[in-house]
Amino acid sequence: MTTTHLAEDSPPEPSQALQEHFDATIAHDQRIEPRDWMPEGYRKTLVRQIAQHAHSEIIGMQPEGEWITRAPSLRRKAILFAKVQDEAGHGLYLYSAAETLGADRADLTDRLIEGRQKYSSIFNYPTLSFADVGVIGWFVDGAAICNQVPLCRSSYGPYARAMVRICKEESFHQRQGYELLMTMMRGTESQREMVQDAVNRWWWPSLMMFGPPDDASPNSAQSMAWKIKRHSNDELRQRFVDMTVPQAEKLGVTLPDPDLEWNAERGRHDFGTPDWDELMQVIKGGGPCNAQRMERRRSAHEDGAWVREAATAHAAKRARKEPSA
Ligand code: BYC
Repeated sequence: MTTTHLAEDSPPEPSQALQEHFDATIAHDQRIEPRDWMPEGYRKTLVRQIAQHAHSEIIGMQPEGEWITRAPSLRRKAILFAKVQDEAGHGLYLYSAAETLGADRADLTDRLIEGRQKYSSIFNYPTLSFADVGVIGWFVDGAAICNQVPLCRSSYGPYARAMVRICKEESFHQRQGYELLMTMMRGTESQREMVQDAVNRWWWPSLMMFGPPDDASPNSAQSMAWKIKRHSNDELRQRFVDMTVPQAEKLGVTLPDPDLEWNAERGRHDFGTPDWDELMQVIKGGGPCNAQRMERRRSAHEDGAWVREAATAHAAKRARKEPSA
């Protein structure tokens, strides 16, 4: 089986057999692995999505991280510390998954810092009270679970396998958020008000996490044909609403949507339309905390330069001492 290079820097034309093998692997719900041939568009789409996902986990440490020093008890501090640390871990698994596609981690970080790659819109909103920590766990990790459990069946092996562990941890994160809110709801009137206020501020941005509506989602059709994405943005958003409504009732809070109601015919909830202009503005960098998040990420990267240099020097020294290690 041969492939022909047309020009030095253009990828080789796939032979029909390679393309057919790829198509059959996808059609049979089998996994594409790093050494398998894959269309260049498939590889690029995965790098885009996985890098964006990794960046989201790393930037996502900031809104909750701001509350570590102000957590109301040692127990809450330890829990929050562990959660934020888990998010760093998720970012690292995902950068590793992107590396299996030939991406370079340092290059991906540069792209984020230079504003050439995105991260989730949700992390551009401020955390104004400790109730926000609970609501992020409940809504944001809850939305992440809806979005990411199907990614455990994504067609690219390393991404799907990374998602299995990530989802287990997200599920724990969601429960800790809900438990925190239950505790606050059993507290004083002002604590209950704090929870309702956080719910009001995070509900719509959480619905926006799933991306634009299906008819305005340029990547969905191809990503679903390649089985990278298993469900459309709107389908996952609907699942999140259906999952969250009974939880809100149990907690005793009101979701801030006058159009939210059960539709017996559809067997699902009807709900209002998120402000898509707001989503686009936040994605483009105009959200309440975009500048602050990027500035913090840039300075953390610069401050960490000596650690990367020291780790590289240490690895080189070890390789010289123990060439086979
Ligand atoms: N924010 O064609 P579409 C977490 C972009 S981390 C920003 O529908 P796609 C957690 C989209 O990238 C949560 N950008 O795209 C961490 C595309 O632009 P490009 C992160 C968004 O890829 C810490 C354009 O809009 N989760 O869970 O088919 C604490 C058109 O969109 C957003 C993931 O990354 C957005 N909300 O679908 C707690 C999950 N929405 O790239 C929790 C994996 C859309 O063409 N990613 N855009 O320039 C996905 O499932 C998909 O990439 C998305 C978007 C559903 C997000």
